[in-house]
Amino acid sequence: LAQILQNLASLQLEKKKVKETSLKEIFPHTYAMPIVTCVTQKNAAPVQRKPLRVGVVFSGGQASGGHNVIAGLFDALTSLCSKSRLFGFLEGPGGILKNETKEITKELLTSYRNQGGFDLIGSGRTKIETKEQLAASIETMKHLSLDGLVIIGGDDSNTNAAILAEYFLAHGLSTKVIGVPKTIDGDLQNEFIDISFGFDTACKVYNEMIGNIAQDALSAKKYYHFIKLMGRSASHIALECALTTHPNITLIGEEIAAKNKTLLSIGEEIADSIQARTAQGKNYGVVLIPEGLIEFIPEMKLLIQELNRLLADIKNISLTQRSEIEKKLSTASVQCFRSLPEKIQTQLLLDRDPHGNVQVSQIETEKLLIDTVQMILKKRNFSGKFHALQHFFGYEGRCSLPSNFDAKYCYALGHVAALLIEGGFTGYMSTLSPLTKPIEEWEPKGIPLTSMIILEERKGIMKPVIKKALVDLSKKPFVSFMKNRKKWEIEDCYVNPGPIQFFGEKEITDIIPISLM
Ligand code: FBP
Repeated sequence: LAQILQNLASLQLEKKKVKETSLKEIFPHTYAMPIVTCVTQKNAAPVQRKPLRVGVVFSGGQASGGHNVIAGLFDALTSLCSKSRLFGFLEGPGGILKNETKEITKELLTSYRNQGGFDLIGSGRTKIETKEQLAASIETMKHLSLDGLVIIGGDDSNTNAAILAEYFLAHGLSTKVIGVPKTIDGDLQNEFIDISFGFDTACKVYNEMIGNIAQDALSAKKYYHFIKLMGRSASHIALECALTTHPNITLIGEEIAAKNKTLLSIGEEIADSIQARTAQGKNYGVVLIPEGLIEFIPEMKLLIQELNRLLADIKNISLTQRSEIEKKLSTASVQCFRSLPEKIQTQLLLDRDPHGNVQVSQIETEKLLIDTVQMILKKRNFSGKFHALQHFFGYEGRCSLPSNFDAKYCYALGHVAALLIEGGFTGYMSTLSPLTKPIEEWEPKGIPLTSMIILEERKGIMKPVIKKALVDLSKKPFVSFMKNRKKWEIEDCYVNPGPIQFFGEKEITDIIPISLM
């Protein structure tokens, strides 16, 4: 036994070494850089600063506060040197490849400050990865003589930022690349990033809508509302909304994966709750479903993994290709695929995004669950009432006016990005923490992007990616949810927090996400 353990230990060491070596090989110029902190120099002599030329790009899904990042970046750059200029790349990273920009001016920014959306310059999901794309990026940087490039994005986009920083250095380009943590999903968080921007606002918008629905359910007493909430992979949004609004049931994808629950067993549990509520004379309820749930159900996860590999290079799948793909699936996956309603099958076969992700927002998991529960209740000869309605709260949470928290956080993130470029740093993420403290106590830092990167399988190949933060089942937010959920399941403890407040008492206007608290 000792020998086996020793072998295992050395094997693990070996594995770690291989991983580290290969990351070091991928990022020879930007691997193992130190964390950068900012210090205030009291009584420092005024410095003559040279004007900077900086480009900024939105990458991926919208998240409230994006315009404030640009405002903070612009204000910091022009206060460091009034002659500095900022250029926004149009429609996401694709704008870098095509060299399509819009100059951001004070006048232009006026009507975008504290506003939602990414419409100032648009966004896109193009991934810059081929040799040609990397070369085109260099051409654009040279053409615009950029000192810096700020990439506002999620885990995939910031991985792209790390790759660009490395590539620019390797090719002797002086353009500095800085990432800014954005995504409503909240899965770009780690020991350095408390939370990505946009999460707070999105959850507050969903909380208002869930609260309204719960109150409607309680008033009408006739419907079960199955609400799917955005969050492509992790269930942070569903958990945060549950902690705020106390629905009867909330599924947490990470728990379902940990307990190896099948679609059928999830359906059985929901059916048990419905029967328990019926026994109390309650024919209504609210169920929250994270968008990414489908990828956590073991049999679906396997099926999606196999499909991702098979679909990696196919666009707009044809009928013949569809049956060819079915033939190549493993027995377990083909069984799972065939057991699904046709609509869900088709949704699972939709084109992947440029980062190889399945488009979970297009899959009607809420309908799949309703059908499963209905089938189970029928089998159980359930004689009570079960009228279910399906909802999807997603896009409506991404472009709301940013909450006060997101508005301030984003403006400050833009400032830090400008300071990092001015300081000559590249391959860094702009961060502020601890966000639970008052803004005066937030510490601005530059975190090396490579310190967050691991190797993961994408489109069937091992690729460097920033680790997605999933819900940690041992941490307080989930533990607190677990303690309360039985009570919420049967009793009606709904909370309706109402809309986001911008003016008034700080305890209300500046409230931060419960899971962050
Ligand atoms: P990002 O990770 O790019 O911020 O986007 C998150 C998200 O809003 C997910 O919650 C959702 O699944 C996805 O974008 C939807 O993508 P699209 O806007 O391409 O439909």
